[in-house]
This record gives sequence, C-alpha cells and structure tokens, in this order.
Amino acid sequence: MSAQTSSSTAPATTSSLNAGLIWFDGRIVPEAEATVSVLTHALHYGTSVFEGIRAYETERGAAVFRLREHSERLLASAKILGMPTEWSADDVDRAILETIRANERVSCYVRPLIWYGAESLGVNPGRNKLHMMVATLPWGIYLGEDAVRKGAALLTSSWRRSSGDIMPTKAKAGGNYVNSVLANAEARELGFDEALLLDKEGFVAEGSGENIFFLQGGVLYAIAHSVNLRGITRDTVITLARDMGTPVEPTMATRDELYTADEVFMVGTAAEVTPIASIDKRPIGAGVAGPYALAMRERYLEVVGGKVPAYHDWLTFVYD
Ligand code: PPE
Repeated sequence: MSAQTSSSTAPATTSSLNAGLIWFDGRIVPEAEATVSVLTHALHYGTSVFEGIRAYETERGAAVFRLREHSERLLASAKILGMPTEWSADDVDRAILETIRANERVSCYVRPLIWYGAESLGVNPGRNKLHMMVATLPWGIYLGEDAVRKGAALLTSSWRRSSGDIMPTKAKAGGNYVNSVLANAEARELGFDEALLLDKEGFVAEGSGENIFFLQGGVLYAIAHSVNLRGITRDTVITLARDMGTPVEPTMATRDELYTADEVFMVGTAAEVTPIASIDKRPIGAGVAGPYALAMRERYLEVVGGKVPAYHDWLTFVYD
C-alpha cells in the first residue's frame, strides 16, 4: 500500500472531449498522441496563452467567426507574457483552418494554445521551448439551454477580478484563469449559474468568461473596464446594437446599477449572448430573459451563421 508504487499502466491520454485530430507543433495527430511531459513549465506555472473561437454551420459549410482577430489576440497575449513566438497571424489562421478541415467539422469550438515546454523547471521560463496546438471540440450552449431560455442567475463573487498591476488582464493567459475558475466554482457551489466579478474598488468587471452589458432607458451600456479582456463578442454586439438603432455607451458601473437595470446580459465566444434573470437573488427587470437580450442573441446567431451578407467580412469560410 505504498503511495510510491503504482501499476505500470500509463494514464489515459484521450479526454472525453472528442477532439479527434489535433494540430500539434505543425503536425496533425490523433488526440492520444498529442501529449506533453508532466514537467511542462505551463502546467506548473500557468505559462500558456490561449483563445476560444467558434466555427458555425452556414449555407457554405463551416465558417470561423472573426478568425483574424482571435489569431491576433493570441499573439498579443504571447507578446504580453514575453514569449518569443515565431508564428504569424497567418500561421495561426492556417493551423486553425487545417485542424477544422482535418476533422471535417461543420461547427465547433476551437481552442489554440501556446505554452512553455519541459526543458527546465523554475520560474524563469527562458530555456523552455514554445509549443502550439489547436484542438476543435463539439461545444453546445455554454451555460446550458435553461440559462438562455429562463435567463441565468448570477452571484457577485467574493473573488475580485485581478487588477492589471497584479496580472496582465489583457492577456488570455492560463494562469489568469485561476481567478475565473475560483469565481465560477463558488457561484456554482452556491447554486448559481455564473459569477459576476468586481474589481478591487467594487466596480463591475466581467463574468468568469464573459463581458457584461446592461440596458437602461433604451440605451445599451457596455461595461468598459481596464481589467477586462478586450472581448471580440463585446465588439460584435456593440456594432450589431448600433446597426439595430440602439444607442451604445461604454461605461463603468457598480453592482447596484446592474440590480436596477431594465436588462443585463453577458457575451463571449462560448457564452454567445446569454440573458441574465437575476443577480444576487434580485430579479433583473421582470426576472426573466429580457426581450432585448433575446433579440440580440437571435441577431448574433444569424450573423455568425452567415445569414446576414452585410457581416460576411467577419466570416472565414473553411471549405471555400
Ligand atoms: N472575459 C473573459 C475573462 C473571458 O474569458 C472571455 C472569453 C471574455 C471576456 C469574452 O471574450 P470574447 O470571447 O473575445 O468575446 N472566454 C472564453 C473562454 C471560456 C472558457 O470557459 O474556456 C470563451 O468564451 O471562449
């Protein structure tokens, strides 16, 4: 019964995520072969950067939504961490498209990751090689169908959003996400759908993986905050709202301003547009998914699904 001994079987390396074929340092390999050492620097210190991207089914086959912006943000995250990457945005775009094609996906979530390898341990990452992989996964509605239909229940987290002088919050870096994991876990353990994170002064920052909007008196307020990720969905929703004739104002807000808003909703690549029914048990508006949020969700899904030619510039058709 010694903890030091174990059977000779290696741990399973295939997840239950059905990732299929993975782009791994330039080669397409089955998921079971896309493995790394347990001494990987990124595993110990969170020294990785990643993206979350979606490809949607359209009449012309799969299309990746705002591919170039995501590839550029991935490389910007690497730059913030001081990672000496040699990949260009073109390389990242190509790797993503190649992976989707190799798996013959019609729609999927795409997860590229750049990380420090296992050449040396210790905080100094200098001697570690950089690696890149791209996985594609089937991934449905982020917070579940119920949250979209009824509106999600948010809990203001006891964990504050890291400030920019503590963590580089504009980088989508692995280590940063411990903050999100803790906040999301707390909310779920207490029976809520998702966490709302405030900054250290008490201003609304973002969700664990979403940016926040609220509607008040016919104006759409986009939470603008220095600690938030520069959300690509946020940018999309601002454009769609203005094109629908809604005035949009970037703003800071406190949690109580959200309590009394007509509507609140969250946006993100994974979350798409998710209406909020309550925050800290206080109903928002009528305490259901708001009509504006639902209309925005519908518009967003039309746009990403290629149904609105005016926005085709945002789509990269995978099989053209
Ligand atoms: N803030 C955070 C902290 C964040 O992680 C995301 C994306 C956003 C805002 C919205 O950004 P954008 O996707 O560019 O609109 N969160 C990703 C990871 C979610 C996960 O659970 O993993 C995502 O939505 O893909």
